[in-house]
Amino acid sequence: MKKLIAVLAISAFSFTAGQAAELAEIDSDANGMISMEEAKAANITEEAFSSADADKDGSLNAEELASISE
Ligand SMILES: [Ca+2]
Ligand SMILES: [Ca+2]
Repeated sequence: MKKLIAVLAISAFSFTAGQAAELAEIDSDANGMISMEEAKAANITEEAFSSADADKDGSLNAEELASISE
């Protein structure tokens, strides 16, 4: 039941379903951000990660992740 609520909460975000699904897939600790380690596990290169990290906080949010996928 808790899981269902979480899924509904995620779908309420303004991201498209595709972006949300992709972030959730890569985000292994489910904190809503993609760390360098999580990115590497998803075959995102360090170079691609750095250039996508627009605010340079060392992690990718859904928006930054989407800029890689495009
Ligand atoms: Ca994460
Ligand atoms: Ca960032």
